[in-house]
Amino acid sequence: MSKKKKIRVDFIKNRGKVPRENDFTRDFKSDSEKIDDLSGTEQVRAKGDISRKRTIITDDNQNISGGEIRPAADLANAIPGRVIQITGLTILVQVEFGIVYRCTVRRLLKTLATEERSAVTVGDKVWIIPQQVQSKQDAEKTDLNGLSDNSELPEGVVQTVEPRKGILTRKSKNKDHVIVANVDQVVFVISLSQPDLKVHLVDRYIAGALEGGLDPVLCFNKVDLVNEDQYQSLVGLYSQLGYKVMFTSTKTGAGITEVRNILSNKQSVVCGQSGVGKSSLLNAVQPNLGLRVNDVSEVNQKGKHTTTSAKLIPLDSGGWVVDTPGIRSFELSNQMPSRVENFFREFRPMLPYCEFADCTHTHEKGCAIKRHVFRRGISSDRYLSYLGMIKKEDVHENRNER
Ligand SMILES: Nc1nc2c(ncn2[C@@H]2O[C@H](COP(=O)(O)OP(=O)(O)OP(=O)(O)O)[C@@H](O)[C@H]2O)c(=O)[nH]1
Ligand SMILES: [Mg+2]
Ligand SMILES: [Zn+2]
Repeated sequence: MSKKKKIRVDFIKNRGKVPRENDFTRDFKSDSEKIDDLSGTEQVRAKGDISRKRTIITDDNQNISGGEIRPAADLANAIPGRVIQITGLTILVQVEFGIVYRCTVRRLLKTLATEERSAVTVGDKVWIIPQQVQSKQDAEKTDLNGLSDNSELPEGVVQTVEPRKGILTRKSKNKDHVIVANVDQVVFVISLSQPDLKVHLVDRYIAGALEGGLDPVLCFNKVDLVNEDQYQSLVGLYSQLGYKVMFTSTKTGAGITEVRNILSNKQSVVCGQSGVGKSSLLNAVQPNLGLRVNDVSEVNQKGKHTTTSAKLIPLDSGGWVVDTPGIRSFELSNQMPSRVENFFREFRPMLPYCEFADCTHTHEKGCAIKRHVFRRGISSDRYLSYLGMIKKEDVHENRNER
């Protein structure tokens, strides 16, 4: 039997406050984030911050993992499944035999304050209690594409969420928002044109993946629109650093087999700005998926946020992949120089040679990193990315005289 333990936990801070109306109209906000915001609409008799704690009983061995606190749940009648999509307040969970339930979240799960912003996210392994007994006849693989709306699906309640392994997070309102959980690798789609390539974003992507414990894969798409030769040195830089890099085109079919191979038997997420071709790429990898794609705006060369919620897609070749809505920016959750430097693999061998152990590689004398940038041993673009990613407040002014 697992050991039970009493702990005191905070309510989510915004609980009890009236949510701002425009929170729901922002053009980019994932649905799982909206769920958290909605907890603020529940009526709560708040007596100031001090009273906003409640005691819950947790399973010692299950609920505290990586800072996450999960309430104990009655799992006797629960069945395991995986969250494949979140639309509005509905969480779609696929269980055995491919049956999909539309679920809500157990109230206590929703009100607990966790380090992360999302109580439940796509890719989560969950235990649900079905609210309706499935007749044998209905118990067949759900074809979501064949449904006009989710109301036809059987209902369930998410009881508990298993500890997450590989996660991809995005910072929003100073809280980490988990875009997807339990993935092995993240395929970043970067377009070489329409929208134009932004090299510093690539370095942010790599760091974000490493921070979440994921392998980054770089997919430079729309190679049909440019002269590939001009990008060889860039691609060379990243492959020398040991990252998987590929050129692709959904128009000519270039690199599609490579993408298919890299996704096969893995749990992946595809990520990148709107309009770079994430959904087009998945449609090319697995024809008949029918993911919606849309033109890039001629006015500002930006995508139109065609994909609106993260969606988990089982692959014919084994494994699954999550298509995500376009992201605008990508910030690390911890921007301390001593942390960010670890995401620049080529810095590592030089770090012991900086004169100061706590060197931020900005203004200090005797900085080995700056020396190598000057000697072109480290790419100046990569160094500029590092500078752009560290939090300026953490670079102490009082070290100026060094
Ligand atoms: N020329 C060219 N166009 C492409 C390629 N891949 C995608 N596109 C076009 O780029 C546009 C955007 O493609 P989507 O697949 O919708 O992009 P997305 O990354 O899924 O965008 P969001 O869902 O908004 O995040 C569409 O008009 C595609 O036809 C490519 O390899 N070459
Ligand atoms: Mg899309
Ligand atoms: Zn240094």
